[in-house]
Formats: sequence, C-alpha cells, structure tokens
Amino acid sequence: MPTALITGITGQDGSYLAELLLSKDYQVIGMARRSSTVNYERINHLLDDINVVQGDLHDQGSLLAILEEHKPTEVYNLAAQSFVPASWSQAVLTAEVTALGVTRMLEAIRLFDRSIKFYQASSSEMFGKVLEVPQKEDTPFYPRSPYGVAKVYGHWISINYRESYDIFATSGILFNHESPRRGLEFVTRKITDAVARIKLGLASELRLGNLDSRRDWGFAGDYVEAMWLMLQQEKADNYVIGTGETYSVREFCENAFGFVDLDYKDYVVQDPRFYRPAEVDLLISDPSKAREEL
Ligand code: NAP
Ligand code: F7E
Repeated sequence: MPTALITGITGQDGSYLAELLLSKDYQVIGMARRSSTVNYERINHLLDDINVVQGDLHDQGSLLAILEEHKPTEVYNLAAQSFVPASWSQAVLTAEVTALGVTRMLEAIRLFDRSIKFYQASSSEMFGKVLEVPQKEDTPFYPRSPYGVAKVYGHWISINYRESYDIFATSGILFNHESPRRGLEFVTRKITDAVARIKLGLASELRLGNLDSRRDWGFAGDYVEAMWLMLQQEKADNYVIGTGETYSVREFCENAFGFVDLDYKDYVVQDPRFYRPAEVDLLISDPSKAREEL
C-alpha cells in the first residue's frame, strides 16, 4: 500500500486529494498544525480513514519526525498562507511558510530519503503582471504580491533540489480552482455565499473590490487528480493546470446572481477596502503540455 503525506490536509485541496488517494488505496497521512480548537471541517468525513498528525512548516524537526515515523513514498506540499491580501498584511509570515516552508520540507526529504516523490503547489499568481498570453510552463514570472513572490521561490527551490540532489520534485502551476469547500474570503465563495444570503433575505448587499480582474477558474476536485498524475510520471517536471478560459469577477457576479433571478447591479457595491496594492488583472492558461503528457 503506497503512503502519501499531505501537508495542508485541512485546506480545500487537501480534503479533495485525501479523498482521491483513499479511492486509490493509499495510506493517507495528513499534516495539520496545532491550534487551540480543531478545524477539521473539510475532513471530518475522512477521519476514520486518514491519519492526522501534528506538524508545522515553520518547524523543521516536526517535518523530519513525520517522515521518519510514517515513511511516505509521496509528499504533497499543499500547506501555505494562501490568501493573497493577507500576504501584504503578513508578508514575513507568508515568506516563512509559503517560501521557506518548501525548503524545510525538501531538506527533510534530502536528509531522510531522497527517493520520496515531492509535489509543490505552485500558482498562477507567479505570472502576475503577465508577460505572455496565455501562460504556459516557460512564461517568465512577474509576481505582484508577497504571496506570488513566495511561490516563485517555492517553485525554483523545488527545481533546484531536483537538479542538485536528483530528488523527484515536481511543480504544479495551478490556476485558480474553486469548490463548495473554498474558504469564504476568496471571491467565488464570497459571491455565492452572499447570493444565497441575499436571496434568503439575510443580507442586502455584497461589497467587493475589483470587478474587472479576470481569472481562469477550474474545479478543485479535478485539479487534485492532476497533482496525483504528475507524481506518476517517469520524471519530475513542471506543469500548468488550467481550463484555458478566462472570465471577469463581474461576469461571475452576473451568473451567480442571475442563477437565482437577481441582478448583481442591485446588490454589489465596489469598496476600495477590497482593492489590492498591486493587482493581477488577467490570467489564462495554456495547459496543452499537461493535456498531452498527463
Ligand atoms: P487553503 O484552503 O488555504 O489551505 C491551506 C492549508 O495550509 C491549510 O490546511 C492550512 O492549515 C495549512 N497551513 C497554513 N500554514 C501552515 C503552516 N505553517 N504549517 C502547516 N500547515 C499550514 O489552500 P488551498 O486552496 O487548498 O490550496 C492548496 C495549495 O495550493 C496552497 O499551497 C495554495 O497556495 C496553492 N494554490 C492554490 C490555488 C487555488 O486556486 N486554490 C491555486 C494555485 C496554488 P489551517 O487549516 O490550520 O489554516
Ligand atoms: O481573488 C478579485 C481579486 O482572492 C480573485 C488563491 O487560491 O488563486 C487564489 O488567489 C480576484 C482578484 O483569488 C474581491 O482582486 C474582487 O483579482 O478569489 P481571490 P486570487 O487572489 O486569484 C491563486 C491561483 C492562488 O494561488 C491563491 O492561493 O477577485 N476580487 N473583489 C476579490 N477578491 C477577494 N478575495 N475578495 C473581494 O471582495
């Protein structure tokens, strides 16, 4: 039975990936950081089938200890400070977790067992102020947030450990992926949650930032399958995963409100509090390499 370690098991992608790996008869070890109250909302239904262990990307010793105790054959590094606005207000923490955390896990693998396959959760935010349309694996990066900068570090340190130590370190450059399990502060769930509240008479408006930014949105449940496929290849590599279609936040609002016969213009208020110091205006993927090879 193969054993996989998932960091970020309590997050959106962690929960879907755990379900996928269980369906493939993996033993699943999920790493969660200690907190004063447990936040297993997304994995409560899996607790009988997975093994949740405590560890933190800040803490090198905890990572090494988990590898030594559970001996995974695959490590999916999904843990991160992943909310882009918080990366300006907590820039150093974002660098510690989202950037240096990757090195800590790679170091643990280098010291314990270099044959472990490693997946790094890279992001389309690395393309930022895009230098090419659509974006593919060799499109140069121009990150626009401390989060994007941290992910560029994580991407390159994974490639560096691949080239320096021959570790199977793969980087999945995933475009936005959403689901009912998406955190409520991200724009898709913020909108759909508000639409439901407004329809039920529980709220009267929705305050948003930039309605004109465009994203390539996919479904998280599909994207975790791509992660797994990447680790089943013969060689570690970099892959862009996206839909190849782009829509604006405004179009998303039109559709979500329209779904319950409401007009978004009657409820959406643009609020400068939700504008970002630097915006990523347009993301659209070219996932042809992944389509061919995976
Ligand atoms: P998410 O829902 O925000 O989950 C992040 C996970 O990281 C949570 O389990 C969180 O634990 C954990 N975490 C945060 N800091 C940690 C630390 N110091 N030590 C250990 N665990 C820590 O994110 P997601 O949407 O599932 O995304 C998964 C990964 O893919 C992230 O690395 C994200 O940056 C990346 N990514 C996401 C997208 C997307 O569209 N979703 C696209 C590209 C890349 P708590 O529950 O305790 O907070
Ligand atoms: O914003 C605009 C906002 O926060 C999408 C993370 O998973 O995907 C995610 O990052 C767009 C931005 O996601 C509001 O300005 C307008 O242009 O849902 P989001 P994100 O920043 O694209 C990437 C790929 C990741 O890697 C990240 O981890 O929507 N927007 N008004 C708003 N966004 C939010 N959150 N809230 C608003 O009120």
